[in-house]
Amino acid sequence: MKLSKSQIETFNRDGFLFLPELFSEAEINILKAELPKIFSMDREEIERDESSEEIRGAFAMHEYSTAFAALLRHPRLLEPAHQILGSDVYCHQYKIITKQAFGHLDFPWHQDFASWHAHDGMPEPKAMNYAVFLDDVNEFNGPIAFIPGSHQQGELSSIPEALPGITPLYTMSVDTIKALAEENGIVSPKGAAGSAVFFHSCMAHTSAPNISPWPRNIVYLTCNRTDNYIRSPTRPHYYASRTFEPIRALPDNCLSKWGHDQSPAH
Ligand SMILES: O=C(O)CCC(=O)C(=O)O
Repeated sequence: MKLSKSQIETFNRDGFLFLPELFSEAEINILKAELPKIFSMDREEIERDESSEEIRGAFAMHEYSTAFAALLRHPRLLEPAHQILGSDVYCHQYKIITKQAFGHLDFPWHQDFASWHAHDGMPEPKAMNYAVFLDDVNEFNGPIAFIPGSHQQGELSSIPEALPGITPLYTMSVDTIKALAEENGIVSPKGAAGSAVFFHSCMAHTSAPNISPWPRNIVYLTCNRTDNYIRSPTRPHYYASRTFEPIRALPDNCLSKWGHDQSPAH
């Protein structure tokens, strides 16, 4: 799937592009069917709150789920990444962030590149994220919020903040956010399961806790240009991959074809 010229212009101007219902209900159901199995695994890649045992998410799912291995190589994600980043890309980080109904997980304002630069030695912000909604995302279940155009400022000042259960996140000050938001406002892409958001690695973003009875699972794939590979990783491989091989796309029907069993997706 190729992005149009105007979609690329939107990404370059706003730092993000929202694509409603990029994946069908049937495709999303294949991925969602994996979640109970993944979240019950006793693996270090599955992240839980230490005291409440609330599931926060999972990392590197391509290593233990065929369906998520297929999504990682999906052409509807990969071809836009080639267009936006202008190069072969590899997977820097792959994760599901889970916000349980009435859960506590939230994220302060940050730019992802700040943490990738500091923790992993990523040289330049030549990386991007895709977010794929596994559930309907609404204003109550903890949507991501962006400041449009904030990526154009490059890496801004931030400080490492120790968050429970997660490596320190480089977070931005309220003064920085106030100045950015006064200029460009705050937006929050919401929509049905299967919708996707592509966003720049310097996009200022945040998300609040889920105050609703509806779970919110979002898959994030971080693609990095192969020539921008990380130089000095300090975190486990499932936070910052050491495999810099270019991702090669599978056919467009890869989820329905290979999502249920062992396959070339591995
Ligand atoms: O899923 C969310 O609510 C935000 C996740 C996020 O900002 C991150 O992982 O950097």
